[in-house]
Amino acid sequence: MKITRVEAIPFAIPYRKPLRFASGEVHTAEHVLVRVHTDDGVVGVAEAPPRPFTYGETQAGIVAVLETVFAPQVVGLSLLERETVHARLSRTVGNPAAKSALDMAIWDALGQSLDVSVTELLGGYTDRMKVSHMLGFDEPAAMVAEAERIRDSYGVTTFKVKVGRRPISLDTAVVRALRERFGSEVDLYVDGNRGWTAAESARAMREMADLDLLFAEELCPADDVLGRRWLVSRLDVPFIADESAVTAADVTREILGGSATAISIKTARTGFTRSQRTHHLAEGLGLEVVMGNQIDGQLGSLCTVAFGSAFELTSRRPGELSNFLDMTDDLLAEPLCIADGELAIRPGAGLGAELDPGKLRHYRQDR
Ligand code: MUC
Ligand code: MG
Repeated sequence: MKITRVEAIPFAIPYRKPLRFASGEVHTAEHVLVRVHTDDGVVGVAEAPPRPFTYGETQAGIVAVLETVFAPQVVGLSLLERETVHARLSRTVGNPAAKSALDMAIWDALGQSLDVSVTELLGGYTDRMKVSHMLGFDEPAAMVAEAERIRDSYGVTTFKVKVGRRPISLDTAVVRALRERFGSEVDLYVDGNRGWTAAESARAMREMADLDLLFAEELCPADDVLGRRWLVSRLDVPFIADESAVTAADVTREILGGSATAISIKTARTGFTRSQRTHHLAEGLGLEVVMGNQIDGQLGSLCTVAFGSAFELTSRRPGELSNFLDMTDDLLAEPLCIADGELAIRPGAGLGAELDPGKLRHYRQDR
């Protein structure tokens, strides 16, 4: 079970349509496939989605830090030494997606070596999650039509609506149109990706007070410390810290400081080892948790559902597991399938992720 090699393979797969939100937009999935090889011939996999506008990482930077810094730190360790891996990677600041993909590929290899699923290794609570779909910026009619398509095709009835535009009526009109079209058939929440000020956020939430929102997420920046506390203290729905609370220490600071009352866990930025820590902290603090999506491909979404299914708290709310539906293709040999509003983990050992070698050859950018 010794790690012998780490590969970092850049690949690019176009989106069917771009996803737009307050902090950026994504047209092509320019991700990095991480493969961890062991002396027994096992290969663990995971993917790293760079989000420069949120965490500062780039595709080239992820490849470089994996090849030159992280791979030499983990080669020679056993798959069971996950805390040693964590301690060594933690010597380098930042680089959340690079660290996470390496961590998750190690867990995948461990599961395969022990012949158990990653979900069982982590906690084994259930084998599936309900799905929440993210609606990117567009006109109200187009966003309602997209929600209809996703509901009719996949049975999804929870939608996270991207907000944070100016004037705020651009977004409040969308949420109103969704509620008018679907009534109580759907659950809705909003994510501002820090696009509004605290005062704009408060005004928008007032305008949407009759729309029965589940949550509000990152409506304004956490760095506007007093404004954000003021906003959160006035809201009557949980306020989710997403990009402002990556580490367990961030979560502690945001929650104890009154800048959030719930959290998003994204395996793309905390892997499985650090997501476990955040989950245990959230449970201890009594927080609502949503499994979020860093605009992952199918491999990343498989990681999210594998972790989310492992615990009662993380599987309680619908997870954001459907961004891959906007991509034109993927690397998995058998595509993920959302049905009746749910996504199941893969049967079998590790993550159960089999890659299509032809697709990898076609989409990889390093040869
Ligand atoms: C989200 O929840 O904010 C947008 C950027 C990113 O990193 O994640 C997405 C979705
Ligand atoms: Mg968010």
